[in-house]
Amino acid sequence: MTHLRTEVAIVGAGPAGLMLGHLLHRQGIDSVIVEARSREHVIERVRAGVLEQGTVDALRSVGLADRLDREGMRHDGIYIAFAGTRHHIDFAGLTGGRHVTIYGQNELVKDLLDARLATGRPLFFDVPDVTIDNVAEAPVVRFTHDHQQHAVACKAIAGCDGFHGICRESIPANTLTTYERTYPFAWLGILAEAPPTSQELVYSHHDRGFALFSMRSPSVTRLYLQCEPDEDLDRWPDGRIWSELAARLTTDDGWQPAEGHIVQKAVTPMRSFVVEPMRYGALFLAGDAAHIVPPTGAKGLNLAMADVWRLAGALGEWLKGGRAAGVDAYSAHALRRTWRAQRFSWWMTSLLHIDETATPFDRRRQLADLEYLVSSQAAMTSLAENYVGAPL
Ligand code: FAS
Ligand code: PHB
Repeated sequence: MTHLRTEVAIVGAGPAGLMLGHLLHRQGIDSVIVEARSREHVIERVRAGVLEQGTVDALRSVGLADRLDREGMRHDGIYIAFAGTRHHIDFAGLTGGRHVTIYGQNELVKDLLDARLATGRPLFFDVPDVTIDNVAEAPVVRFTHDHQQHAVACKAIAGCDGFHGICRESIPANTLTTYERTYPFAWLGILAEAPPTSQELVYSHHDRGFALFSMRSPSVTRLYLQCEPDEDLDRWPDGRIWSELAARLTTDDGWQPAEGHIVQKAVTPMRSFVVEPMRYGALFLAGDAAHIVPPTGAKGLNLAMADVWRLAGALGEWLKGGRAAGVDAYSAHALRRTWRAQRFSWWMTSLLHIDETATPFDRRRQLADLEYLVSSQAAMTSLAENYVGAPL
């Protein structure tokens, strides 16, 4: 058993864990990152694609936006489509110029990984047996890497290990309150080698179910369609996926996505989840370890970035200046932003998906909600300001 000592032990090398490691490094604060999966798995995992302006501004301010600025796609709005028509929501016009950027989460993780490796600070992959102890007073993280057991003594642990991680589970359940909602549908998502036929994302409400047209580059599109929570991918050969996407996305002006070779497909469950508080002693939860939003509002990754931006500042004050006000306020502050994103993500999900259990009144009211949205400056401004997000 080797005994290591650091200031912050970070569990999970997803966007939250890697960004936190970088922000601490910039303050001269040491950290050790332990990740259950391999480097290849972490890099190849296809997830988010929309970055809020606040997230991009934060990345740029810490020197992590060079490739993002070159390869990211700036979007000044989205389309909401229903009843055969696409309606543009002009983010820039409605929010005084604010916008979002399309940049694959796996590309961001590559950039964060390169930055971590450039610091020379410890990062352990393929560590499936992480345990954490004594989070109340003298936290220790134990793990095995390359058949060697390690014990890392630290001042704080950052639980950035996602929804299925061990950090949240290690907190006594009677000290936590969890809020959860699961949805009676999921998303079948694909990545396709096809050029985007729309300059911006198209969110489509259709009797056959929701569909989303997104992209990753001038030659790669990302598309999603509403499916059953337990959908069997074997029942979705490529031809069926393209015909269903065409049925749900084609608008009366003849617009529809271009087909191409499908390189990845997966089903994503839809849930809303929050655990309170996001701190237990010297253990701080961030990102999906503390909260999950349905991807309809494109908020998950951006919330993770906002959490660690706040946490890094608070840990800096505490570990370097002995001031605990920031870490004491971390949970309440992060939860305020989380619930705002939860409300928006639930609203976008309810507005755009078909709920088989809905009554005819609910379905007709949903349509009225969409008609009001695209005919009201106030309603479009509300969507726009929530979608582009607030500064970190
Ligand atoms: P992550 O889950 O990304 O990372 C946690 C890390 O911890 C993983 O690498 C995991 O292997 C590791 N880990 C787990 N258990 C461990 C253990 N016991 N020991 C050590 N390591 C452990 N969000 C958006 O903002 N915009 C979008 O467009 C969007 N689209 C999405 C589409 C899909 C299909 C999905 C699934 C999610 C989407 N999201 C989106 C949300 C998504 O991006 C998450 O919010 C984001 O990955 C959260 O980052 P982390 O908190 O770092 O968690
Ligand atoms: C994506 O590009 O993967 C994406 C975009 C918008 C969403 C969810 C996912 O709301």
